[in-house]
This record gives sequence, structure tokens and C-alpha cells, in this order.
Amino acid sequence: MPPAPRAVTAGCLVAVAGLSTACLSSQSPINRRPHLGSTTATTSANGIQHVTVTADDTYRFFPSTITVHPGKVQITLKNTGSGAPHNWGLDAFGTADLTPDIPGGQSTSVTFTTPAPGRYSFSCTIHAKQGQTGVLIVLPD
Ligand SMILES: [Cu+2]
Repeated sequence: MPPAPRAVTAGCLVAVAGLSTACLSSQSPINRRPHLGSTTATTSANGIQHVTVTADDTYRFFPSTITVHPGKVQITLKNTGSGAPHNWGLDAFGTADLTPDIPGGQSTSVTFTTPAPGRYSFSCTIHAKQGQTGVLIVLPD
């Protein structure tokens, strides 16, 4: 008898997980989806700070808050989705540091020198209106 309740419980968990995923994608307005994650860049031997940012079919960046020191930064954008293409760029830079649009399953990178210490918004120019944005924090020297 003990195995039966366990099996039922597992089935319910799967069903609940499936439901909540369905709720997120069909009922939650895209603009209200949360922005998740923050990271501090790791610096390689050549002094370039590396950050990997993931984007998928939720029109969000992960992480959406990136902290760096002044200097050179390389952003690698991975599109792990299967639908829309994405790009990454600092809004203040216009197209100077904008990555190409990459389809699902691909990645690209861009290297730039940080602007003065402060907070800078970045976005996917295709989906900024859906809230695919984030913040780059450049620390003081
Ligand atoms: Cu996008």
C-alpha cells in the first residue's frame, strides 16, 4: 500500500508544475515577468571581464543585473530559446556595442570598454518593449 500514495504524489507534482508553466506563458503579461539574477564579471588573464548572459523565449535576460569594474568587458549572449532571435547592447552606446541578432541555439559576443562608473540599461532592441532589459553596473575605480 505505501507505494500507491507515493505514485499519486509524484503525479500531482508533475501536473502542478505543468500548470504553473502554462499559467506563466498564457496568462502572465510579458511586461510583468520578473527580472532574475545578478552576476559579477570574472576577469581572465588578459584583463578582460567575461559575462555570459542567457536569453530564451521568455524575453528576459539571465542574469539581468551585471556588475563590472572599469575596463574591458566581453558579453557572451546565448540564445537558449527556440523562437525569436535576440541581441544585446548598452542603450547608451546605440549600435556601437550591439551584438548581431542570433536565433535560438546560437551564441555571439561583443567586447567593449566600460563607460564611466554608474548604472546603464541594456536591452534586446527587438524585445525592449516586452521588457527584455537589464542593468550594467560599472563600479568606481
Ligand atoms: Cu530579444
